[in-house]
Amino acid sequence: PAVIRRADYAAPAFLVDSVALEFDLAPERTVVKNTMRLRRNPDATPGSRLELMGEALAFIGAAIDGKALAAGAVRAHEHGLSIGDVPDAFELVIESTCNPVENTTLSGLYVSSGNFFTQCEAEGFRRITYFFDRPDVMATYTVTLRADKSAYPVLLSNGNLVEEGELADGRHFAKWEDPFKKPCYLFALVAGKLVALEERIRSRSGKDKLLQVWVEPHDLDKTRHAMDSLIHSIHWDEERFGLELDLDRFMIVAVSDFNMGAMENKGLNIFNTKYVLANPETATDTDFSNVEAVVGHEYFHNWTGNRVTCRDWFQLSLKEGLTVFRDQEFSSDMQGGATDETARAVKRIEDVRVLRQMQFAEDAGPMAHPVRPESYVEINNFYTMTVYEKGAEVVRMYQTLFGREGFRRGMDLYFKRHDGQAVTCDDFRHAMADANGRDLAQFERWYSQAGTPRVSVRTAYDAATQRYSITLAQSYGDAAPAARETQTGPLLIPFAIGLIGRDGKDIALRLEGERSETGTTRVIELTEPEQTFTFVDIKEAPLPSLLRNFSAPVIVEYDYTNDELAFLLAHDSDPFNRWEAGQRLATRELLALAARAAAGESLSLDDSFVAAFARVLTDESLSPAFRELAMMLPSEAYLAEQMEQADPAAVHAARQFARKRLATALKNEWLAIYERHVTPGAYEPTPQAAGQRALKNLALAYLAELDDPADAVRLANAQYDSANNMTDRAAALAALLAASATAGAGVAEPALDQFYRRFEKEPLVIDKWFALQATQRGSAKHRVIDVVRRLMAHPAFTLRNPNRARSLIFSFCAANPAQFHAVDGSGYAYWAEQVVALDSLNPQVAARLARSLELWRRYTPALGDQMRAALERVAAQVKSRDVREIVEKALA
Ligand code: B3K
Ligand code: ZN
Repeated sequence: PAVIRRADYAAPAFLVDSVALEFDLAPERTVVKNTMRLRRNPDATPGSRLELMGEALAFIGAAIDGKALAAGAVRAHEHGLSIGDVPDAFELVIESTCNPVENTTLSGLYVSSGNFFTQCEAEGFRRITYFFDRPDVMATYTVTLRADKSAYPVLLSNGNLVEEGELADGRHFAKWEDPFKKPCYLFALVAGKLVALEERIRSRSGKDKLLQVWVEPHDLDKTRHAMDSLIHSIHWDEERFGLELDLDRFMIVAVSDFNMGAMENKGLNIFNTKYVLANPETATDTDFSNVEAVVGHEYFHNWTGNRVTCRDWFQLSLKEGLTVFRDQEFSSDMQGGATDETARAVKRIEDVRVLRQMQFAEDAGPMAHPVRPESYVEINNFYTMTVYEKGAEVVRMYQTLFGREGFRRGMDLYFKRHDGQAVTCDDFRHAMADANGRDLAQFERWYSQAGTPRVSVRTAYDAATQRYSITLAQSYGDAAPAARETQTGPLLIPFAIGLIGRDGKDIALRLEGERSETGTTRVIELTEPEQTFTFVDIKEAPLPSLLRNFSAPVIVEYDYTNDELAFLLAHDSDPFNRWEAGQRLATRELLALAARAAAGESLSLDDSFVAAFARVLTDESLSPAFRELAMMLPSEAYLAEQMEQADPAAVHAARQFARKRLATALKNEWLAIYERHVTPGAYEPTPQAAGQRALKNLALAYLAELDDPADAVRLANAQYDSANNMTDRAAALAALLAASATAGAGVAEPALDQFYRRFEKEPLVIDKWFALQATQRGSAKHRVIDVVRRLMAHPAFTLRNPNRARSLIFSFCAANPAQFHAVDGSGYAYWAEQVVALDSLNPQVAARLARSLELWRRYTPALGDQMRAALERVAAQVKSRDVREIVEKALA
């Protein structure tokens, strides 16, 4: 397959100043007339032919400066259009057709529930018309949409509506103009039977703005939260970054068939329904906060991505890492205000959990790549945890180094220099460096090196001189080959540290050679392979609190004793590290248990372990949300990843054993917590109320682990029946499913059936119904693969809808490791069938699923060999470039 390399970047041969698109929309045959003003790019190497990209198009004809091109002068081929001998500046008109209703890839123009939608990022625009489909070609767009009025009463595109009216034969039209230059991946159109929730707001500088959330009519009652989230996002970006909405109108449209979360098309964001629709009856607290985060994310792209965009797709993290960082900060502020550190830590903990579980795993496998990749076969495969989440950590490090104000100075300079341009990650780094008077040359390695850095820590206290020294050494350990080949030298690692005295309080810090103390948390800059930092005036041997607030995306190696971890869990003033201490303690114990389980030995867990967790659980000074996170054991996926050879069955046995032990030993505490955190009255999606529900439902989940889960079954049934919100109803159903592992399937079936009937007309809720069953615990008698195979035949199941496919197939293959990795290979056989089936329908979704086996080399040979065999079977059958790249890299 053709490999595209960052090093091969060349400026576009032509520039496009303006684009006028005319659409005659029809499901089977949409006609597109594309009128462009082009001129040669003075910065490009001259070539004689004009090469435009095109895919799945039928070419009708072309004209230059009003003169139709003869058949010999233009050649349409599989990948585009080639035109010989063109002038230096000219008008080019191209007519072509496409077939939206047959388009199951959901890239380009397609039909969903009878309405038209587009998705152009990364390379979907070439499936709509012939074009320079690359982000450094920026043009202004005028779009005219024509369609049957009764079938498609609403016609939307980017920018401002400038004209609309009636046409013959029951058709009508709308004309839209986007005043801002944009790359074609930000083009969008929507047409169909939709209704909108509308609000008018005034921006900080006093301009009126029209905001709309467009949905199908039956979903109008689920739009309020998205609208509120949009309004909060607009105000937040004004406040924090001085960035205003630049259009008079901003639209969000929901679509139920969508490959990912949402898309930031200029002025016309298109969203997966999952990240727009929310009301208490259908959406959980997690859904509410996801809607807020994704609405924020797409809105923030208006500046970081749209006004300043990427020169090429290798620079993807320029917009994605930065925009994820911005949405994380937004959610954090919404959760805790700018000042409540413990509330902010809840968001930070959730983000770091995802990073460590998913991105660290990616970095340890065959898909490992730098935040700014060097090459790709299919760009859609590089919308990854590394580009997004590690990229966000890289952006966060600038803020850790320079403070909020320094970061803001860097952002201001970035926009001052680059507004309206398509730029690179280097341009962003230079703006940060120049605005803060720093040389950040070494920092580039965060963009060019793959793999997860390790920082090992040694400490020494000298009572006589009252000096405490910390030696930090950085390395990449045993990196995957894909990562190793990118590594060239040490990183600049901002390493936040605190020292804690025997009384549990922070010690004021002064580094050797400094005149005065600088607070109790210090960001040390590690730049060498190994460096020693010495703190003076330390009156007693302290306990170090390392990498506070997770100040860099690294693994810290330090041999704390269990007692020290319990102490940190009880006392660290850094809430992130308090949580972290509990996770370290649990990870250590669970890995020891897993080793014993693998060897067939009996399992036991020390009382001091239970006692340490009991203290957090009952510490009323901590918020419920924080306690819930602290009591949640590391996930099976994360634990398996820490093993020399991943053994999902052993990890499952170990984690279940620990859960049962915590459930049994703390039964009365769990019952009391449950009673105390019932939230009476109307549902509110506030962080406080959500935290209460989370802790209460965690208590219910633990109670369901008991040998006799009668209490859990009673509470869960009552909660199921009386719930006034989806969080509680879904948690009750999950608890019943968990209890059925010991009490028999009968305890969950009535609620499961009732749930289906109640929400039959709510696809997003039916997705939850599938997902809950696919992720349920199994046993030798009760194989979840059998449940999953049965559900594949359910009338509500379809492979064509990505949300539905994800709710059943991905939930099983990626979120139920113990069952998916059954030693009989049943999970892998199922996975192979589904990858092949999806490959011909929707390559992007298929490629995501294909990734579930990429870490096969890290598993026990009994599993790894079967995983490899399944990958080979898939490799022999799949056709799409997307899936081929994944399976070939996995097998290489
Ligand atoms: N920029 C889009 C992602 C497009 C993915 C294309 N395969 C959504 C986002 O990150 O906001
Ligand atoms: Zn994004």
